[in-house]
Amino acid sequence: MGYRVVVAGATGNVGREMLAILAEREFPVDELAVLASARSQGTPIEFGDSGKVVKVQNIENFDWKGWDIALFAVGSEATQKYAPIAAAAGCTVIDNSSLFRMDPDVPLVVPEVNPDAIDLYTKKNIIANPNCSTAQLVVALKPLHDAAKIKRVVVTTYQSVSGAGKAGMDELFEQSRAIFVGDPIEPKKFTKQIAFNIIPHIDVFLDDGFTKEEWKMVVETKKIVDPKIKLVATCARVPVFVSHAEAVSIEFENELSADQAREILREAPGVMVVDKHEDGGYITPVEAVGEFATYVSRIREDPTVDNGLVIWVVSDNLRKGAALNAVQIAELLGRRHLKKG
Ligand code: 11C
Repeated sequence: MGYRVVVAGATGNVGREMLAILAEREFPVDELAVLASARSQGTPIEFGDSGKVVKVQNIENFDWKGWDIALFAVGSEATQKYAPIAAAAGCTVIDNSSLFRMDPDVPLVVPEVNPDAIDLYTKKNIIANPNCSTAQLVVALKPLHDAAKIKRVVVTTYQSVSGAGKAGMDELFEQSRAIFVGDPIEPKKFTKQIAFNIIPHIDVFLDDGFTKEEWKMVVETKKIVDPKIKLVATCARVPVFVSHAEAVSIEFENELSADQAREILREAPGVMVVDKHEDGGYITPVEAVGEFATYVSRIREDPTVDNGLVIWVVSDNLRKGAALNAVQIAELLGRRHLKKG
Protein backbone atom coordinates (compact mmCIF):
# COMPACT_ATOMS: atom_id res chain seq x y z
CA MET A 1 0.00 0.00 0.00
CA GLY A 2 1.38 3.38 -0.99
CA TYR A 3 0.49 7.02 -0.56
CA ARG A 4 -1.97 9.50 -1.99
CA VAL A 5 0.39 12.23 -3.15
CA VAL A 6 -0.23 15.80 -4.28
CA VAL A 7 2.23 17.91 -6.26
CA ALA A 8 1.25 21.58 -6.01
CA GLY A 9 2.90 23.79 -8.63
CA ALA A 10 3.26 20.90 -11.04
CA THR A 11 3.74 23.07 -14.13
CA GLY A 12 6.85 24.94 -12.83
CA ASN A 13 10.54 23.99 -13.07
CA VAL A 14 10.61 22.39 -9.61
CA GLY A 15 7.14 20.79 -9.82
CA ARG A 16 8.08 19.01 -13.03
CA GLU A 17 11.28 17.72 -11.42
CA MET A 18 9.26 16.53 -8.40
CA LEU A 19 7.09 14.39 -10.67
CA ALA A 20 10.12 13.04 -12.52
CA ILE A 21 11.92 12.15 -9.29
CA LEU A 22 8.87 10.52 -7.67
CA ALA A 23 8.78 8.25 -10.72
CA GLU A 24 12.57 7.72 -10.97
CA ARG A 25 12.87 6.73 -7.32
CA GLU A 26 9.70 4.62 -7.53
CA PHE A 27 8.12 6.43 -4.63
CA PRO A 28 5.06 4.37 -3.67
CA VAL A 29 2.32 6.55 -5.17
CA ASP A 30 -1.15 5.00 -5.03
CA GLU A 31 -2.88 8.08 -6.33
CA LEU A 32 -1.48 11.34 -7.68
CA ALA A 33 -3.05 14.79 -7.92
CA VAL A 34 -1.24 17.60 -9.71
CA LEU A 35 -2.29 21.14 -8.91
CA ALA A 36 -1.61 24.59 -10.31
CA SER A 37 -3.45 27.85 -10.76
CA ALA A 38 -6.77 28.05 -12.62
CA ARG A 39 -4.86 29.08 -15.77
CA SER A 40 -3.35 25.58 -16.13
CA GLN A 41 -6.46 23.61 -15.16
CA GLY A 42 -6.97 20.59 -17.45
CA THR A 43 -3.39 20.65 -18.82
CA PRO A 44 -2.24 17.04 -19.26
CA ILE A 45 1.02 16.16 -17.47
CA GLU A 46 2.95 12.93 -17.95
CA PHE A 47 3.99 10.99 -14.86
CA GLY A 48 7.13 8.92 -15.38
CA ASP A 49 7.88 6.82 -18.46
CA SER A 50 4.76 4.71 -18.13
CA GLY A 51 2.78 7.03 -20.41
CA LYS A 52 0.45 7.74 -17.48
CA VAL A 53 -1.08 11.20 -17.88
CA VAL A 54 -2.74 13.24 -15.13
CA LYS A 55 -4.68 16.43 -15.64
CA VAL A 56 -3.85 19.56 -13.68
CA GLN A 57 -6.48 20.52 -11.11
CA ASN A 58 -7.14 24.01 -9.81
CA ILE A 59 -5.47 24.40 -6.39
CA GLU A 60 -8.23 26.78 -5.34
CA ASN A 61 -10.99 24.16 -5.28
CA PHE A 62 -8.93 21.15 -4.23
CA ASP A 63 -10.22 19.01 -1.36
CA TRP A 64 -7.14 18.01 0.68
CA LYS A 65 -8.95 15.48 2.88
CA GLY A 66 -7.67 11.92 2.53
CA TRP A 67 -4.36 12.90 0.88
CA ASP A 68 -1.18 11.82 2.70
CA ILE A 69 1.62 14.07 1.42
CA ALA A 70 1.71 17.30 -0.60
CA LEU A 71 4.90 18.48 -2.24
CA PHE A 72 4.54 22.26 -2.59
CA ALA A 73 6.46 24.19 -5.25
CA VAL A 74 4.28 27.25 -5.56
CA GLY A 75 5.27 30.84 -4.69
CA SER A 76 5.21 32.14 -1.13
CA GLU A 77 1.81 33.80 -1.59
CA ALA A 78 0.05 30.60 -2.69
CA THR A 79 1.95 28.63 -0.05
CA GLN A 80 0.76 30.98 2.67
CA LYS A 81 -2.82 30.49 1.49
CA TYR A 82 -2.96 26.75 0.78
CA ALA A 83 -0.27 25.01 2.88
CA PRO A 84 -2.05 25.59 6.22
CA ILE A 85 -5.34 24.38 4.68
CA ALA A 86 -3.69 21.19 3.41
CA ALA A 87 -1.88 20.61 6.71
CA ALA A 88 -5.05 21.14 8.76
CA ALA A 89 -6.87 18.62 6.55
CA GLY A 90 -4.29 15.98 7.55
CA CYS A 91 -2.11 16.13 4.45
CA THR A 92 1.57 16.62 5.42
CA VAL A 93 3.06 19.53 3.49
CA ILE A 94 6.67 19.41 2.27
CA ASP A 95 7.23 22.99 1.23
CA ASN A 96 9.88 24.34 -1.10
CA SER A 97 9.22 28.03 -0.40
CA SER A 98 11.10 30.11 2.16
CA LEU A 99 7.92 30.88 4.10
CA PHE A 100 8.17 28.37 6.96
CA ARG A 101 11.91 27.60 7.00
CA MET A 102 12.77 29.65 10.04
CA ASP A 103 9.56 28.85 11.95
CA PRO A 104 10.73 27.14 15.18
CA ASP A 105 7.75 24.76 14.92
CA VAL A 106 8.65 23.65 11.40
CA PRO A 107 11.58 21.32 10.74
CA LEU A 108 14.01 22.34 7.99
CA VAL A 109 15.33 19.05 6.72
CA VAL A 110 18.11 17.70 4.53
CA PRO A 111 17.77 13.95 5.05
CA GLU A 112 21.52 13.19 4.83
CA VAL A 113 22.28 15.92 7.37
CA ASN A 114 19.58 16.26 10.06
CA PRO A 115 17.05 13.43 9.62
CA ASP A 116 16.03 13.49 13.30
CA ALA A 117 14.74 17.05 12.94
CA ILE A 118 11.78 15.73 10.95
CA ASP A 119 10.06 14.50 14.12
CA LEU A 120 9.04 18.09 14.89
CA TYR A 121 6.68 18.06 11.87
CA THR A 122 3.75 16.98 14.04
CA LYS A 123 3.55 20.54 15.45
CA LYS A 124 2.21 22.05 12.22
CA ASN A 125 2.14 19.12 9.80
CA ILE A 126 4.56 21.11 7.63
CA ILE A 127 8.19 20.31 6.74
CA ALA A 128 10.38 22.90 5.02
CA ASN A 129 12.84 22.27 2.22
CA PRO A 130 15.90 24.56 2.30
CA ASN A 131 17.05 27.01 -0.34
CA CYS A 132 18.96 25.31 -3.16
CA SER A 133 22.27 27.00 -2.39
CA THR A 134 22.02 25.88 1.26
CA ALA A 135 21.02 22.28 0.53
CA GLN A 136 24.12 21.40 -1.48
CA LEU A 137 26.38 23.31 0.90
CA VAL A 138 25.22 21.51 4.06
CA VAL A 139 25.50 18.07 2.42
CA ALA A 140 29.22 18.81 1.96
CA LEU A 141 29.74 20.62 5.29
CA LYS A 142 28.09 18.17 7.69
CA PRO A 143 30.56 15.25 7.43
CA LEU A 144 33.47 17.69 7.73
CA HIS A 145 31.83 19.37 10.73
CA ASP A 146 31.41 15.99 12.42
CA ALA A 147 35.12 15.30 11.87
CA ALA A 148 36.77 18.60 12.84
CA LYS A 149 34.08 21.10 13.99
CA ILE A 150 33.55 24.02 11.65
CA LYS A 151 34.10 27.52 13.06
CA ARG A 152 33.63 29.73 10.02
CA VAL A 153 32.63 29.41 6.37
CA VAL A 154 33.15 31.89 3.54
CA VAL A 155 31.12 30.92 0.49
CA THR A 156 30.76 32.43 -2.97
CA THR A 157 27.99 31.01 -5.13
CA TYR A 158 27.67 30.79 -8.91
CA GLN A 159 23.93 30.22 -9.30
CA SER A 160 22.18 29.16 -12.47
CA VAL A 161 19.24 31.04 -13.95
CA SER A 162 16.82 28.15 -13.33
CA GLY A 163 16.86 29.25 -9.68
CA ALA A 164 14.81 32.19 -10.92
CA GLY A 165 12.27 29.89 -12.61
CA LYS A 166 11.36 29.37 -16.24
CA ALA A 167 11.37 33.15 -16.81
CA GLY A 168 15.05 33.23 -15.81
CA MET A 169 15.90 30.44 -18.25
CA ASP A 170 13.94 32.12 -21.03
CA GLU A 171 15.76 35.40 -20.39
CA LEU A 172 19.22 33.82 -20.68
CA PHE A 173 18.19 32.07 -23.90
CA GLU A 174 16.58 35.19 -25.37
CA GLN A 175 19.47 37.51 -24.49
CA SER A 176 22.06 35.07 -25.87
CA ARG A 177 20.09 34.91 -29.13
CA ALA A 178 19.70 38.71 -29.21
CA ILE A 179 23.44 39.21 -28.79
CA PHE A 180 24.22 36.84 -31.67
CA VAL A 181 21.76 38.50 -34.07
CA GLY A 182 22.48 42.05 -32.89
CA ASP A 183 19.05 42.75 -31.30
CA PRO A 184 18.82 45.06 -28.27
CA ILE A 185 19.07 43.46 -24.80
CA GLU A 186 16.17 44.02 -22.44
CA PRO A 187 16.66 42.82 -18.84
CA LYS A 188 13.26 41.81 -17.37
CA LYS A 189 13.58 39.12 -14.72
CA PHE A 190 17.18 40.01 -13.86
CA THR A 191 18.32 43.55 -13.03
CA LYS A 192 21.14 43.60 -15.61
CA GLN A 193 22.18 41.63 -18.68
CA ILE A 194 22.68 37.98 -17.68
CA ALA A 195 23.94 36.57 -21.00
CA PHE A 196 27.78 36.58 -21.03
CA ASN A 197 27.74 38.36 -17.67
CA ILE A 198 27.64 37.79 -13.88
CA ILE A 199 25.20 39.56 -11.55
CA PRO A 200 26.20 39.74 -7.83
CA HIS A 201 22.60 39.97 -6.66
CA ILE A 202 20.00 37.27 -5.89
CA ASP A 203 16.73 38.08 -4.10
CA VAL A 204 16.08 41.43 -2.41
CA PHE A 205 18.58 43.66 -0.62
CA LEU A 206 18.47 43.83 3.19
CA ASP A 207 19.39 46.83 5.37
CA ASP A 208 22.91 45.55 6.10
CA GLY A 209 23.87 45.39 2.39
CA PHE A 210 23.58 41.60 2.13
CA THR A 211 20.92 40.07 -0.11
CA LYS A 212 18.17 37.81 1.22
CA GLU A 213 19.76 34.86 -0.64
CA GLU A 214 22.99 35.45 1.32
CA TRP A 215 21.06 35.77 4.59
CA LYS A 216 19.18 32.53 3.88
CA MET A 217 22.47 30.67 3.53
CA VAL A 218 23.54 31.90 6.97
CA VAL A 219 20.37 31.19 8.94
CA GLU A 220 19.47 27.93 7.19
CA THR A 221 22.99 26.48 7.65
CA LYS A 222 22.78 27.33 11.34
CA LYS A 223 19.33 25.71 11.69
CA ILE A 224 20.28 22.55 9.78
CA VAL A 225 23.89 21.94 10.87
CA ASP A 226 24.91 23.96 13.93
CA PRO A 227 23.91 27.44 15.20
CA LYS A 228 27.54 28.06 16.22
CA ILE A 229 28.83 28.05 12.64
CA LYS A 230 29.69 31.54 11.39
CA LEU A 231 29.05 31.99 7.69
CA VAL A 232 29.36 34.82 5.21
CA ALA A 233 28.10 34.49 1.63
CA THR A 234 28.28 36.31 -1.67
CA CYS A 235 25.65 35.01 -4.07
CA ALA A 236 25.98 35.64 -7.79
CA ARG A 237 23.84 34.75 -10.79
CA VAL A 238 25.81 33.28 -13.70
CA PRO A 239 24.77 32.50 -17.30
CA VAL A 240 24.30 28.77 -16.70
CA PHE A 241 20.89 27.13 -17.18
CA VAL A 242 20.92 24.47 -14.43
CA SER A 243 23.15 23.61 -11.40
CA HIS A 244 24.70 25.89 -8.83
CA ALA A 245 28.42 25.92 -8.03
CA GLU A 246 29.99 27.16 -4.80
CA ALA A 247 33.56 28.01 -3.79
CA VAL A 248 33.72 27.33 -0.05
CA SER A 249 36.49 28.26 2.42
CA ILE A 250 36.11 26.49 5.75
CA GLU A 251 37.93 27.09 9.05
CA PHE A 252 37.87 24.25 11.57
CA GLU A 253 38.41 24.02 15.29
CA ASN A 254 40.60 20.94 14.81
CA GLU A 255 43.12 19.84 12.22
CA LEU A 256 41.83 18.20 9.06
CA SER A 257 44.07 17.52 6.08
CA ALA A 258 42.85 17.64 2.49
CA ASP A 259 43.47 13.87 2.24
CA GLN A 260 41.40 13.18 5.35
CA ALA A 261 38.61 15.43 4.08
CA ARG A 262 38.64 13.67 0.70
CA GLU A 263 38.26 10.28 2.42
CA ILE A 264 35.48 11.52 4.71
CA LEU A 265 33.59 13.06 1.79
CA ARG A 266 33.98 9.89 -0.29
CA GLU A 267 32.03 8.01 2.41
CA ALA A 268 29.47 10.77 3.04
CA PRO A 269 25.84 10.20 2.03
CA GLY A 270 24.75 12.18 -1.03
CA VAL A 271 28.31 13.27 -1.88
CA MET A 272 30.37 12.29 -4.91
CA VAL A 273 34.03 13.29 -4.85
CA VAL A 274 35.62 14.10 -8.22
CA ASP A 275 39.01 15.52 -7.38
CA LYS A 276 41.88 14.72 -9.68
CA HIS A 277 44.65 17.28 -9.81
CA GLU A 278 44.69 17.45 -13.58
CA ASP A 279 42.93 19.18 -16.45
CA GLY A 280 39.21 18.42 -16.21
CA GLY A 281 39.59 16.51 -12.92
CA TYR A 282 36.70 18.39 -11.31
CA ILE A 283 32.95 18.81 -11.87
CA THR A 284 31.30 21.73 -13.64
CA PRO A 285 27.59 22.67 -13.51
CA VAL A 286 26.59 21.10 -16.84
CA GLU A 287 27.92 17.72 -15.67
CA ALA A 288 25.73 17.77 -12.56
CA VAL A 289 22.46 18.36 -14.45
CA GLY A 290 19.93 15.57 -13.88
CA GLU A 291 22.09 13.93 -11.19
CA PHE A 292 21.19 13.19 -7.58
CA ALA A 293 24.67 13.72 -6.10
CA THR A 294 26.29 16.79 -4.63
CA TYR A 295 29.74 16.85 -6.21
CA VAL A 296 32.83 18.00 -4.34
CA SER A 297 36.03 18.88 -6.21
CA ARG A 298 39.19 20.97 -5.70
CA ILE A 299 39.69 19.89 -2.06
CA ARG A 300 42.79 21.65 -0.77
CA GLU A 301 44.32 23.08 2.39
CA ASP A 302 44.07 26.84 2.91
CA PRO A 303 47.60 28.06 3.77
CA THR A 304 46.32 31.45 5.03
CA VAL A 305 44.54 30.16 8.19
CA ASP A 306 44.98 27.46 10.84
CA ASN A 307 42.94 24.34 10.04
CA GLY A 308 41.47 25.65 6.81
CA LEU A 309 40.20 23.90 3.69
CA VAL A 310 38.87 25.16 0.39
CA ILE A 311 36.41 23.10 -1.67
CA TRP A 312 34.28 23.41 -4.82
CA VAL A 313 30.69 22.14 -4.54
CA VAL A 314 28.32 21.60 -7.49
CA SER A 315 24.79 20.21 -7.61
CA ASP A 316 21.64 20.32 -9.72
CA ASN A 317 19.67 23.11 -8.04
CA LEU A 318 16.34 21.77 -9.28
CA ARG A 319 17.14 18.31 -7.86
CA LYS A 320 19.17 18.27 -4.60
CA GLY A 321 18.41 21.98 -4.27
CA ALA A 322 14.65 21.45 -4.49
CA ALA A 323 12.73 18.48 -5.90
CA LEU A 324 15.06 15.62 -4.91
CA ASN A 325 15.41 16.88 -1.34
CA ALA A 326 11.60 17.18 -1.12
CA VAL A 327 11.12 13.59 -2.32
CA GLN A 328 13.85 12.37 0.07
CA ILE A 329 11.94 14.11 2.88
CA ALA A 330 8.79 12.26 1.77
CA GLU A 331 10.73 8.99 1.85
CA LEU A 332 12.06 9.78 5.33
CA LEU A 333 8.59 10.75 6.54
CA GLY A 334 7.24 7.49 5.18
CA ARG A 335 9.95 5.40 6.87
CA ARG A 336 9.81 7.14 10.24
CA HIS A 337 6.20 8.16 10.63
CA LEU A 338 3.63 7.16 8.05
CA LYS A 339 4.87 3.60 7.63
CA LYS A 340 2.99 2.74 4.46
CA GLY A 341 4.50 1.79 1.14
C1 11C B 1 17.82 31.22 -6.73
N1 11C B 1 18.12 30.04 -4.63
O1 11C B 1 18.75 30.57 -7.22
C2 11C B 1 17.19 30.79 -5.43
C3 11C B 1 15.92 30.02 -5.74
O2 11C B 1 14.42 30.42 -1.24
O3 11C B 1 13.81 28.68 -2.31
C4 11C B 1 15.22 29.42 -4.55
C5 11C B 1 14.74 30.44 -3.57
C6 11C B 1 14.29 29.81 -2.29
O4 11C B 1 17.35 32.24 -7.23
